[in-house]
Amino acid sequence: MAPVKFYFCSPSPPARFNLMAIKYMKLDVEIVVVDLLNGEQHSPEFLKLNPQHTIPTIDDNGFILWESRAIATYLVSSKAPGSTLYPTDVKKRALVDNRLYLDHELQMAFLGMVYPVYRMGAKEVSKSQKEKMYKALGNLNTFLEGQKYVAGSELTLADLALLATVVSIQEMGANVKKFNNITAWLKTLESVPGAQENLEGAQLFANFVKSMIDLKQTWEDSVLNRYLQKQDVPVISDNKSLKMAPLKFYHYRLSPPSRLVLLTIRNLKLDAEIVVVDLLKGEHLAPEFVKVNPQHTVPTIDDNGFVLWESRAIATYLVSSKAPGSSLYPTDVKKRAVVDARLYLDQELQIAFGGIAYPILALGATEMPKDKREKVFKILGNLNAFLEGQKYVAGSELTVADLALLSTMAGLQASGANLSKFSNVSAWLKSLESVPGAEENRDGAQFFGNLIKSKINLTGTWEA
Ligand SMILES: N[C@@H](CCC(=O)N[C@@H](CS)C(=O)NCC(=O)O)C(=O)O
Repeated sequence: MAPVKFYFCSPSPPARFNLMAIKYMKLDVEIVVVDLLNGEQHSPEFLKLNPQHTIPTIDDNGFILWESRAIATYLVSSKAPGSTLYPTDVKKRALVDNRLYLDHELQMAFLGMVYPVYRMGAKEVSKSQKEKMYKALGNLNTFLEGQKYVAGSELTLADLALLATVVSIQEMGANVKKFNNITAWLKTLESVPGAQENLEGAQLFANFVKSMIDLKQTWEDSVLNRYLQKQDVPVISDNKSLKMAPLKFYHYRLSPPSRLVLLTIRNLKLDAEIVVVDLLKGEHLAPEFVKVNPQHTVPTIDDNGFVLWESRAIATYLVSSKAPGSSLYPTDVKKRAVVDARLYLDQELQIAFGGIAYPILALGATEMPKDKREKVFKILGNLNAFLEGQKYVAGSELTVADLALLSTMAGLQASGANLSKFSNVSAWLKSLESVPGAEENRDGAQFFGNLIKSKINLTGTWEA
């Protein structure tokens, strides 16, 4: 067996995350450097390997995988199963997954802020991206209250992922020091294997961006200060009372991630008590709900005292805990890795689309900016490519990745996105028309889409 080929570039935060995980596990890999800053990811050879042209990518004896968090969990499961980096206990694992999705969100906010500078010549960083970044940092700071590591008392992949992202943000000049818990946690991680290379890579990237724009004045604390206040973190207990209460599911039908959990519950035929949290009435900010989930997002579940949020972490937790072995989340490590990669693609799509929908729904925006529409359509192009010659998004069987993308796509469709160019996506959507829960999903998406259209008086369709 040849060693795993690891396509790497040190300025890239997700690539540095994988490097630290590889070093932690002492895996033998062949590092292939792809110089992103010089566009080497667009070379024909690399595009053949990964049409999404992203770093990191691995080639494990012909099994090609990208999406850093999917790579990292795959490497643990296939090369170091049982490692505490990615616990096998379903609840512990679900919390690690929750934090990995938080890291993806933080990283997208950060890259979305600097990308226009170094790729498109912007002379200012976007205030809304900066705000999203500080909001995610504020959540991280909250989760670290009274905890040594981001998902509990042991170091996991989520720490390494967030370390790569947070150090990148700090080196770019953000005032991370203001977040006390994050600062203490960074100190704890100072000597994890690869920490020095992580720092150097982050500095290289920061210097590259700073050579194009003076970032000093852009980190004003007024935005940051809003996210400094501490929240109570719920005590997550494993309540083993004799009488098992049904699963409590905090839901709002307008929300795409919430509809993913609904679809999962319906496909697994689970008994759940649905608690409606009306976001339009601000019920998510009610003290009772913030006590359950300090990040005050739907979906959230309470499974007999085990509280979890982040839709994709919930979906995989539900399969693993209530229907282990279900093909909705395959146990084969390679198949599962592809499902994970597509779940991260879905998160990317949802955040990109959220960048259009949220300002319209909540901030009075009256248009869909072109750069944001282009982002969404680029991801749709990737999805269309992955569906070429395949029935489902991760292969020949229906998985939670289909349900995730179905909930997101239903919202896009209902808001008037013109999908006619994407024939594979359209055929796949058709094939999912009657999965359990599809109708409720459509109904919620319609409500969401109509609201968007009515706010901006959109009668036709939109595209890139
Ligand atoms: N990545 C999260 C996103 C959850 C999320 O942001 N939900 C929105 C509705 S779509 C929400 O509850 N927003 C309320 C808030 O952020 O306060 C997931 O997949 O669960």
